[in-house]
Amino acid sequence: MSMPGADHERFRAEHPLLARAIDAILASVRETAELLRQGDSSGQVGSVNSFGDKQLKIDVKADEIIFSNLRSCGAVVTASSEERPDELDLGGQGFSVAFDPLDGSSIVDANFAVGAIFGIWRGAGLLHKTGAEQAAAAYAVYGPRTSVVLARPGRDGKLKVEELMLTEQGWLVCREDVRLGEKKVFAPANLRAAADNKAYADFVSACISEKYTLRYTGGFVPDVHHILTKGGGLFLNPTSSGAPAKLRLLYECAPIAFIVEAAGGASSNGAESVLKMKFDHLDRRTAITLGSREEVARSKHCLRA
Ligand code: FDP
Repeated sequence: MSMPGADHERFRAEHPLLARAIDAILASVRETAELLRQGDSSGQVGSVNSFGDKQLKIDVKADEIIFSNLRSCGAVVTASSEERPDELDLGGQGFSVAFDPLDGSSIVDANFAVGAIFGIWRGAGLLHKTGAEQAAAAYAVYGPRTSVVLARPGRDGKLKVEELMLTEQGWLVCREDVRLGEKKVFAPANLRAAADNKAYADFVSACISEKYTLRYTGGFVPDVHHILTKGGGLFLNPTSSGAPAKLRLLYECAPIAFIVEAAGGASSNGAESVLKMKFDHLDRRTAITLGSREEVARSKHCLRA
């Protein structure tokens, strides 16, 4: 990685191929941040991806940037993106990467913060793996500042979660050890599900009665980043028959849950940690609650109607 410091030098020496894959991600984030700054964010291209979502020009461009950097780094065998949901052979060796190149496509035109999500697995292929098997994961937040939160092997094989900031001098570590405690802050996504999921409606009412603070932007990445920045809180995306699961396990939930759990938080699909769920198919979706441990325990009963 391009960051200075003994810890990163040790990481680079112990995990040279993983460091190369992470370098490719950081280079992609830098290029995407520049693209977003140029303001080319509102035009839609005429195609739809195979899941039926409308693609924006910016999604397509960010996707191309990431594939190109992953291909040229030589450390990536297989890659798959939410925009191109196949397992593509990138010709390198070492790792497989799944990514969402631009999370928050419905809010990018409003100039809200948006993000990108990356999961990294050892070896070739992503199908039938689980989130728990990730070697590292990262997300990028494109807001007034561009930062990356990265969960990677630290000392003694333990995972380390750190935040890197993009500055004029390049990437600098701005938080060494991102940790989650308990906070009464909540981000209730897919609120339409509360219309026919009484447990969800009751949970939201209980949060209001207990004077929780609402922090919700409609972007998975910025909403989770708020929790990791403030040191606690809850993001939940319950489902119902009329409002089914939207978030994708491979491209969104598994990498984010890996980071949150590595920071001392928890995740659940209502029954178990989402890190235990297998990628039976690339488009597997899930209801999810994640964040502070006590908040996840308290909210997991309301994920499904
Ligand atoms: P979007 O559709 O804008 O891409 O990935 C799906 C997602 O955004 C998440 O980023 C976000 O948390 C969620 O959908 C928001 O859903 P609701 O608007 O239904 O709450």
